[in-house]
Amino acid sequence: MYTQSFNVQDTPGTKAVASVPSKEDPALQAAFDTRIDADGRIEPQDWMPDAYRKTLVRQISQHAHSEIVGMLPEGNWISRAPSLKRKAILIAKVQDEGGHGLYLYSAAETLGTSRDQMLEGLHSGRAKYSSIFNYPTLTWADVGVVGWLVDGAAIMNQVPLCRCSYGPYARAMVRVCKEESFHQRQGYEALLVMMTGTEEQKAMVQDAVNRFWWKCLAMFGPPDADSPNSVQGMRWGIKRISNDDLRQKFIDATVPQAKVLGVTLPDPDLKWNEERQHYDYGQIDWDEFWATVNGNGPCNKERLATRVKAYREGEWVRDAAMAHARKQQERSMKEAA
Ligand code: FAQ
Repeated sequence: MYTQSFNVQDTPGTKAVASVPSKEDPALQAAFDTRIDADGRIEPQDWMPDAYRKTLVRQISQHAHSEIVGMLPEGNWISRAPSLKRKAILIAKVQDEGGHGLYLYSAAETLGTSRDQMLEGLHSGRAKYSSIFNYPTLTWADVGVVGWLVDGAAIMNQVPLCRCSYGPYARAMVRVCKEESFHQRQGYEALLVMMTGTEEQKAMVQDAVNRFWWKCLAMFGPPDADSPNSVQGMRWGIKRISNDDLRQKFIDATVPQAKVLGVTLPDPDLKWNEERQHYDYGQIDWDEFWATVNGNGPCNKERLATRVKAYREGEWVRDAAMAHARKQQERSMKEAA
């Protein structure tokens, strides 16, 4: 549904920002800048400025945390899925999100930060993860809406990351986007089925859309003018399209899908602007967004507590896996001797 985004041009002029002066070797910095300006890839063994490395660890680890915390709202419905078919699909989807977290932690580890350090950041509440996962999934329709809108927004944001300048992140994103595309379609299909059902089912879908619409628009991050990391992220070819431009693309793609589905998007200001060739839309509640990002959304505490508990209770599994790996290594060294 969103594969056309692979062809979207970078915003003109994003390379016009001055590069960060390096406190390190100017020759290495110049080689790095040349590669970035030529749209080349940076690999783990290459020299990179500290600030580039830190930015990547921040963004990739936040992204990884979002994937594993993002398993919780939908995981909540596995035991209550309305049929065996829906249950099997949902288990597979939630498992995929866990897999995305693992690719992303691995990509961030190539930058020299350990998984334990990243998880410590999550568990202590220092590290961020996507605001959207701090809202509850109250009905079965929420599961469809998460697939349609949350995965839809995630793909819109992540397709340009397939061309990110850091090789391991870009490569991880290719597979993640293919899987997210399936997730988005399964959510939409589940909603299409509900919309051919009873009046009660249709009302349930509309209610879920009403609760999730604005939160999904906020997923793209603050407006460009209030986004402290955007300019540098785009200069480095980490971000390719700005927060506001991605949000607009998502709205433009979603309005026709809502029409086919037969739901109303809860924004009286949403209308086609002939001159801009885009939909105009209303005001996002940024105060609510920041409250949620800063730990005070409806489910923040519950989500973190669940992650910390799962980590503690999984310790014996990690220990057993490590002991097994050690034994296997010892055995293969003995055989080789
Ligand atoms: N929630 O200057 P910017 C998914 C923070 S995966 C929380 O614009 P940046 C899959 C931002 O970190 C969803 N915090 O920052 C799935 C920064 O704080 P910091 C996650 C947010 O990095 C589906 C501050 O605000 N996707 O859904 C949010 O240039 C279904 C200022 O913002 C990714 O992580 C937010 N929504 O742009 C799983 C994609 N927005 O770090 C399960 C990769 C902003 O300075 C079920 N990440 N902040 O303290 C990105 O593309 C970027 O990091 C942005 C933010 C666009 C999220």
